[in-house]
Amino acid sequence: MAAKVIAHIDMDAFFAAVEQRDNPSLRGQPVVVGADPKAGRGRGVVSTCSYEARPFGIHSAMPISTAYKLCPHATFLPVDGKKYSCVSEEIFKIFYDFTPDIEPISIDEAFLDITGSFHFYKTPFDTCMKIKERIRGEIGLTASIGIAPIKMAAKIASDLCKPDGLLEVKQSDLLTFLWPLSIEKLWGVGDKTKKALNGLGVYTINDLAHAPEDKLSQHLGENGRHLFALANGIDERDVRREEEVKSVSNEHTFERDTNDLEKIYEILLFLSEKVSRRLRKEQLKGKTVTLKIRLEGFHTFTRAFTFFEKTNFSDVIYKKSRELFDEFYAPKMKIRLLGVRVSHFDEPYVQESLFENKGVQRLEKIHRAVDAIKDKFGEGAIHKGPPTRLTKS
Ligand code: TTP
Ligand code: MG
Repeated sequence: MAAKVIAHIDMDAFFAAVEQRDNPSLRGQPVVVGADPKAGRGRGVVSTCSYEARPFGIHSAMPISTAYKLCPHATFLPVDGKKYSCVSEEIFKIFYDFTPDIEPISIDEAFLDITGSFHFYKTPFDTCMKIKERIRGEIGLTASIGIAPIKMAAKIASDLCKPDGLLEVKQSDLLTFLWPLSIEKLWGVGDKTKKALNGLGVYTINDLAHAPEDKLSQHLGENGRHLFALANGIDERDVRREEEVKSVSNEHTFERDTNDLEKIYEILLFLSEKVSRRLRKEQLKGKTVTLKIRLEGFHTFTRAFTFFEKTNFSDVIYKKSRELFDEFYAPKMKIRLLGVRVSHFDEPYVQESLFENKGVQRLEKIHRAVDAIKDKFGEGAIHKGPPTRLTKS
């Protein structure tokens, strides 16, 4: 089978670049978009900053007061979400002129599978050059694009060539490209996973690719095996069109922003159970668990993990969403909203369960029994873990 050609496109300093585009006096200047700095006394965080502000050490999610201290002469602007959403729509329209196989990742980022369409522009490189030219000509912004046979490498490539870059990694160069890089370049390796891997003597993707797989899975569970595959250039994940990414989700908004971990885990358990129950009601199982976290100031993040096997079990969904949370969380962060989503379904699983092993069948029986009791006596009738006093969002 011929290798796939996947492009990962990410706009450069997106919010700040839109502001610089609309106000030429800001071009070439440090611009910080985010909360009001109030001369260094402001609360809230930086959404993003222009490339001119980055040498001062400013970055996304940094307290705005710190950003002010680092570069008081920068121009500080509020987040104009509506404007950025409109620009984002225009950018995605351009993408759809090149292929229908588009997976939107965020407001300024997407994967495009151009395997079947790059021939129109001769090569993958020429195709992506054309996309960049159109974004520059029609929108007035720059984008960075990575091209590779797998999603993970395309994402790393776009990151490495920022800003205004274009980097192609061919199948034959894939491992030479990946192996010298530090492990945190891999999708899904945050601070905690990095520490765990460092503890095993794994620092580069090369180290990871040659580490004993058993040891990795012993310390990191399924994620260990997943990362081992990625390090060896194996990433089976397809570019999934928006309409394919159906999902079941549930969210909770805290009455007051909180950093009380006990409360947070309680909510994650509650949300996981709700999602798990709806999945079973609709006879669905999904492979991807996505955690949504909104901090004070409406800064919203998502973290996702894709299993090899589909699931709708609350314990599995809870364990993974808690892991994703722990990976993301830093002390002092105050959480406003949490969401748990399961996606990446195939067909209803009724038939398939005939072939599943006894353990899974037993667990399904237990879940069905719990559902029946909850249907009859209400949501609070059975609960694992601590009792909850919750208001639904
Ligand atoms: P990113 O693509 O992560 O950042 P960026 O486009 O500003 O810069 P880069 O050139 O490094 O890609 O995020 C896109 C937009 O999302 C960003 O412009 C602002 C917003 N955002 C937040 O509001 N908070 C955050 O913590 C992050 C990371 C992004
Ligand atoms: Mg960006």
